[in-house]
Amino acid sequence: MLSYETLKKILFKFEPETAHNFAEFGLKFLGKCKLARNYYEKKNFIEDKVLEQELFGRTFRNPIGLAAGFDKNASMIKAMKSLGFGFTEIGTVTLVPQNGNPKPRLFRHPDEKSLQNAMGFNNLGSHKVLKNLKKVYPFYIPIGVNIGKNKNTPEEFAISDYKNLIKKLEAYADYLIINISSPNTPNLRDLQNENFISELFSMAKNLTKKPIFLKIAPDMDVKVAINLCEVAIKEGASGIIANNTTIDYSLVKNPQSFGGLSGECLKEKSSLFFDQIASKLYGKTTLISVGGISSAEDAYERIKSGASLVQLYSSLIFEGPSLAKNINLELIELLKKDGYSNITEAIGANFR
Ligand code: FMN
Repeated sequence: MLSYETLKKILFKFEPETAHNFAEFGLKFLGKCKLARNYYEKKNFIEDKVLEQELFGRTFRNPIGLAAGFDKNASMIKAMKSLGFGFTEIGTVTLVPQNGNPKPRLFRHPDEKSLQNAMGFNNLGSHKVLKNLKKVYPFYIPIGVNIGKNKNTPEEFAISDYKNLIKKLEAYADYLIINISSPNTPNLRDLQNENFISELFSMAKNLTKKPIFLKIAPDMDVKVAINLCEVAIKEGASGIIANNTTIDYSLVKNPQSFGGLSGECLKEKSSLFFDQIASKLYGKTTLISVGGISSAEDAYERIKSGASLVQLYSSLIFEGPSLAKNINLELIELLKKDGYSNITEAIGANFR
């Protein structure tokens, strides 16, 4: 069997989006092949009571999730369990299909183990994604469905996009995520304002009993971000996902002038941003941390700072398919070393 170091050398010879398409092809195949899936699940999916927690009526066998954007069309859900993830987030899904921005729109910064993307919500649209979700839902690992407005939907009709998306997809989601924090849909981040968030969540709560999360950008002033999160929580949001990619291009040596940065370069910023958000919101809502997480130590830090769950995307590209397993195995050791018998005792430990 090829090691990931060797496979990575081959994949990295291709354009990043082409390499992603190869990976998607392989993972879809894995999802369809029960024998192979069982083999990789046994190898990678760590089940240990120390890592297990109940959240919003679902069991999360481990706290390491796949972040949105990798599986835009819900076509790789089964494979994610085989890679060892405790939950997965599909999307961002838009109401009608859209091609996204012109290519090239995904770039590697290998020395900095970082990515830069300007995908622009390329996806097959809610109709096709719903069909894919129906094939797997409910699944052993919880599924988050991340929704966003179409590029061509004017701001004044944005609410209606989210409304239709929730109505259509909520029955096939364990939790929903409102994405108004991508830098790659013009003016989307302008929706990160009190009025819109208030209207959006009060509308959403009347449509579904499923938990709804708000995913925020790390580039806002943190006080503004906390205020927006508080508005969302007051209107019924079940939690916050911090954070999306950053437009702080000073974080890498040779940035493109567009798109959002993720991976190692985002770690410090994301960790600081999360600490500040958690210092105000821990205990009031469920927090999920994402941004630059690539090791058990990173995950453990965010958990002690108040994250019930963490997610990753970029480090999967640089470290390979054993990453979730390795993080989970080391996390068990870290928790035990500190005398915890279950992860829930460690969540927010820095505040006690
Ligand atoms: N976040 C979303 O909410 N919706 C998306 O559609 C989405 N697409 C992404 C596409 C790519 C290629 C990348 C690299 C990230 C995308 N993200 C998207 C952001 C990730 O979910 C995550 O918030 C961000 O990459 C930081 O995590 P990381 O440093 O572990 O990659």
